[in-house]
Amino acid sequence: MKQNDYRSPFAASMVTLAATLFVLVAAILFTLHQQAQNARKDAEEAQRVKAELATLQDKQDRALEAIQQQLAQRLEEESSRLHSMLEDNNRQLSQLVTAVDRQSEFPFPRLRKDAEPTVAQAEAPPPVQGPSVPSTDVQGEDLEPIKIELPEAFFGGTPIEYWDAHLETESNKPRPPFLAPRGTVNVAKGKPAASSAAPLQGDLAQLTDGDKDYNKRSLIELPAGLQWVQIDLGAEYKLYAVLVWHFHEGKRVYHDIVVQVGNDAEFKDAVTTIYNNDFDDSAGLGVGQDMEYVENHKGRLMDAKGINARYVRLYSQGNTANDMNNYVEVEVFGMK
Ligand SMILES: [Ca+2]
Ligand SMILES: [Ca+2]
Repeated sequence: MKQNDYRSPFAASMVTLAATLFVLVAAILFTLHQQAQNARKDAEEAQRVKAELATLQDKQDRALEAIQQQLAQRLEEESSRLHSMLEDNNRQLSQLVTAVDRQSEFPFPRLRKDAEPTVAQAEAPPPVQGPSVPSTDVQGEDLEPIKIELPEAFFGGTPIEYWDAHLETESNKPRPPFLAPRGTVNVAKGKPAASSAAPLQGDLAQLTDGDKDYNKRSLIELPAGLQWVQIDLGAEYKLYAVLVWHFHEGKRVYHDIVVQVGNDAEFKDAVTTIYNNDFDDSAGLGVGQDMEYVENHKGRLMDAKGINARYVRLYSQGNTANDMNNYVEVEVFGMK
């Protein structure tokens, strides 16, 4: 031990300094190591929190999506329920009005006084009495009302935004019976039809197939512009009335309705015009004196006045809803 005493004070202080430095460096290293560990832990924690947040976000997204899906489904169910309710109501209303129409066409239906009028009774063929409109020029013959079967009326749709001095006021009154010589029937049923352009929808056989429904499936659509459809009755008939249904789902007015009859399939020779509401001659077939009208389930009856003809041609040029030309059915009342 004594040996130490011989060491110089310088050496002793150097040892102390070295020891102090060592301790300092060790402390710094330890601190750095601690800090690095803490930083790693913080990073790990941050990573964990981030992952947790992502999971939560994912859960929230899925929950929202599920709620949206449920809402959409419920909306769809509710809307389709309302839609079918509306359709049912419209159908019932249509049936009622059709029944009333049919009953009113025959002023004195044979009902027992104590009986409640029903649809079935109203639809039964009643006796023919009361005021009626005879086909012009056939008075004095043995006349009877032509038999017209009306399709169901359509209710709903948007009101028409069209007015013109040549537009007839809408009437919900039934059409008075139309008188023609006994034995006059629809001679157009099932007869072949032609047109100025190929139909965009439906086919020409539907013009005379007896289906007069307002459903779009019952519709023939011809392109825009002046177009015509034409029926070949197959032989010459004495014609008393032409009855035409354009598209009658909702309110529409078809423009430039011109109806001609004749024996020339090309409609060049001896053409007779029985209806023309083209008041400004925009179709180029002459100025018409007849009125424009709003389509409905009753169709439009045109007096053919007993003209002999084999072909019937019907023109139109667009309507108040679009530029297309639509037909549902044409009936031609005549006899050989
Ligand atoms: Ca039809
Ligand atoms: Ca016109």
